[in-house]
Amino acid sequence: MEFSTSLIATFDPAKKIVVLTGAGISAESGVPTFRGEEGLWKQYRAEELATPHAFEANPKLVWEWYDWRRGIIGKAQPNPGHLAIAEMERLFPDFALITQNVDGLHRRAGNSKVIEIHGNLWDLRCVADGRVREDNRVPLPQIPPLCECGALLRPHVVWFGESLDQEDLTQAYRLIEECDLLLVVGTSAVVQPVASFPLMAKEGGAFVIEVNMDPTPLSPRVDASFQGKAGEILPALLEKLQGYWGKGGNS
Ligand code: BV8
Repeated sequence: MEFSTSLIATFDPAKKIVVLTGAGISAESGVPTFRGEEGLWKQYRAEELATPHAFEANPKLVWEWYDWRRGIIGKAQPNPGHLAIAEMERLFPDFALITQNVDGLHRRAGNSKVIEIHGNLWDLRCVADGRVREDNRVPLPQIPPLCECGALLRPHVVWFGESLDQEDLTQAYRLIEECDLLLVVGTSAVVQPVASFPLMAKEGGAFVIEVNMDPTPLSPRVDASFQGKAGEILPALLEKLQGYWGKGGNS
């Protein structure tokens, strides 16, 4: 994979750099993506289960799906793509990561400046009083899990038809509007409002780079698009960035 010097030079450590990821960054860790063929669970699609309506109708079924995902993710390791993004946070002073993923793998890879804009499936929220607690047990001892108050616990994630956390969204919009460079990795760019972030960044004057296995609706609209596995492309990109910027950007 070749990266032009001019592209490497756009990653100027004096600039505001934002990375936006979707399910594709975790695919090489063995975590099913949402829309790939492996995204199916029993005969259900994610969009049918990740909704308040599905949870209200059948909390046990929705929790069986999440317990299954927690089982896979609990055994998964951050892959070289996650690790490269964690290294970028160390390389660039003004760096931020926004992820749509709820698997927690970016934090396990070492990123600390992460907005988990769709939540995190290791956190459980009481449907009665809204209290959130982390519970990493796999499998959960009881499905559906109950709060001490007796009410149902739900995954502390944003379902389809639910609004995103206002604070997260405000922070994300500010980062997207102000960034000089946006690196978009492993998202099919169909789920709103996050799908609009790359074009908002572009309108704000940012240089937008996409890394994805396949072409997406974004591909024709970004400044540079690299087709392939994030776990291969990002480490190769990082190596070039370290070589160029590690020696003060004039090598
Ligand atoms: C909202 C958390 C305001 C749960 C997720 C009708 C009623 C209500 C709302 C709507 C409606 N119609 C439309 C909407 C808006 C809706 C929406 O966008 N729907 C889509 C389907 C059209 N959005 C919402 O509802 C959002 N809320 O709008 O609030 C509102 C409120 C009320 C009423 C109206 C509006 C909330 C959306 C959040 C949903 N929650 N996740 C959970 O995970 O359990 S979204 C889910 O999709 C995941 O977070 C996932 O990350 C995200 C996006 O998918 P991707 O990450 O892109 O994953 P995908 O599988 O699609 O693609 C993977 C990509 O990786 C592919 O491109 C593939 O090529 C690539 N890839 C694969 N392997 C690799 C790779 N790339 C590189 N390397 C590899 N190895």
